[in-house]
Amino acid sequence: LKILLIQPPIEDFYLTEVRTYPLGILYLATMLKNHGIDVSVLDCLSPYKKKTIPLPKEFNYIKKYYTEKEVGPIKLFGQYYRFGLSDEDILGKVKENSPDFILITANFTAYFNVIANLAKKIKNKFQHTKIIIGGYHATVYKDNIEKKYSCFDYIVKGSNETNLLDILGYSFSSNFCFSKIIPDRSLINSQLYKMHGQNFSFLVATRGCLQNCSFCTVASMYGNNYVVREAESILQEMLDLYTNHQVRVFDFEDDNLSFNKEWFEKLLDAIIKIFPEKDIILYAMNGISIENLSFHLLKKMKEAGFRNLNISLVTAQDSLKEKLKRPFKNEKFEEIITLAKKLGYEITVYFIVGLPNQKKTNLQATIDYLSKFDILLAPSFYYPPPGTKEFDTLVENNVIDPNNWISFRSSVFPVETKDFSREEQVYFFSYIRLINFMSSLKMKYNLVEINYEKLELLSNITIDFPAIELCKEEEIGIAQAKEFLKNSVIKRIYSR
Ligand code: B12
Ligand code: SF4
Repeated sequence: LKILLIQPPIEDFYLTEVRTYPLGILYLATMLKNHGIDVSVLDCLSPYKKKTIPLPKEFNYIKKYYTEKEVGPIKLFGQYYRFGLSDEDILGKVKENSPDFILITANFTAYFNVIANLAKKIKNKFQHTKIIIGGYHATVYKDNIEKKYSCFDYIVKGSNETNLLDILGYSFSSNFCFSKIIPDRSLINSQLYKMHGQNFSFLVATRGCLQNCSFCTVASMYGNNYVVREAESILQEMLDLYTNHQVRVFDFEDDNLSFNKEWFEKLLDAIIKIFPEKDIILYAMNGISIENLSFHLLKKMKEAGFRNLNISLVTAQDSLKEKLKRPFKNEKFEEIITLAKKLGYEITVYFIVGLPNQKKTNLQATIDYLSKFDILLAPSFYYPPPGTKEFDTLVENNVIDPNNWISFRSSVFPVETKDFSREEQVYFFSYIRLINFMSSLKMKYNLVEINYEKLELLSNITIDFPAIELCKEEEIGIAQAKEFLKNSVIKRIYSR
């Protein structure tokens, strides 16, 4: 049996390129390989490649906010891209490989159209090849996809690998369950995945989360479960990556890595012991939930190789946090920020803009609150993820159309409410970029605070300077910051 596993291309205004390591299909490929199946992996997103493509008609409304003519450090998005291989390239690879089955990851609802178009073309050309999809989108919309599309032969729900093996005619052995598998990196070219110029890899050490935050999709995929891997198995994987693939940067993509603090501490101790050279860098880019962190754990994390702390705050409004079932309050957040700063961490805080029930004033309060701490603000513009309580409520209240799949992404501000218009969300997008730009100046020039006079010393160019669009990026930003501090207005700059 021959199987080709595909991480598909993505179409959007942007792509967080560093985080597209194809770990999900590596897990599946390894399990299949261990059953004696001939497997190949096609990661359509590596090496990185992008091509401008026409904007889908569904997004015509966004043209008034995004233009490729915008310049300066706070510019929003411009062109719409296809990231990764073209369908023709992929068809060529399928022809070369001539597999019996093709497995495609269908995690993203917003990008499902890309997969459906590709699958139709594959089916047209290679009638005998069977196509199987799985992942978050496939899980939530299995019945719907079955009704609408004939190009998929099987749709596998959830994280249950036994279903896949059943389809292929193999029986499942517990040796192949998530906690025991170490993904086989020889199936991809490890040299293609880099960060800070060094080889990089995703890892997952846990699966699921028991917290049940109302905006989160984890339970729709993994149920009410939290599974941790043995520290020994994680270390074996890290050592293989370190020794055989020269990986020095590891990113734990877990949903809630520190949920079980005793286990987490054991893992950190083991990493510290196995990598005494201190030449590895650890990340948890998917965000860390801080309820279980302490000075003691932060210290161990630092010793193990974490330098950045990516905290998922969601909102600084405690009452909203409670409604959403976030497990900690601002008091805890402040404690962790203070301790982390003492330890020299760089801190990024993720928060959501435009959550259902969030008023502009509450968001403004969150931003004002976070601006006090000299941290990087990472807004995530609310998109409704299918399989969550918030999504169902928005559908019930006729705020969103559940079939408008292509729109469930941040970049198009898909949810407008009477409390929070799209126009206002776009304003906040520029505003947060401006705040981050000012923080970056503060760090770069070692300033205690940012005010008009300090900015004037850095550059005397003002917003009405003729041909400002031709100035250096930083000069444009400083002019915008001065204008904001003086008149509370954000002026976006465009090239002619
Ligand atoms: C890493 C990640 C990304 C990466 C890209 C990942 C990639 N490889 O393409 C980045 C950071 C770019 C990204 C971006 C976005 N993401 Co994201 N991302 C994730 C994250 C955190 C981890 C994915 C991962 O690697 N998991 C670990 C591996 C081991 O698991 P896996 O890939 O899911 O694979 C397993 C299963 O899915 C299944 N499986 C996978 N493929 C197949 C195929 C078959 C045939 C079968 C049977 C099974 C199967 O088995 C695998 C092994 O167990 C998930 C959340 C999560 N915890 O999964 C969200 C998630 C996938 N992202 C999501 C979304 C929506 C987005 C955005 C579109 C949101 C936005 N801001 O608009 C953005 C796009 C931004 C952009 N244009 O860059 C949603 C998808 C929900 C949905 N229904 O759409 C998720 C689930 C998070 C969430 N909010 O709920 N993301
Ligand atoms: S703590 Fe994080 S992973 Fe767990 S339910 Fe809440 S948002 Fe999801």
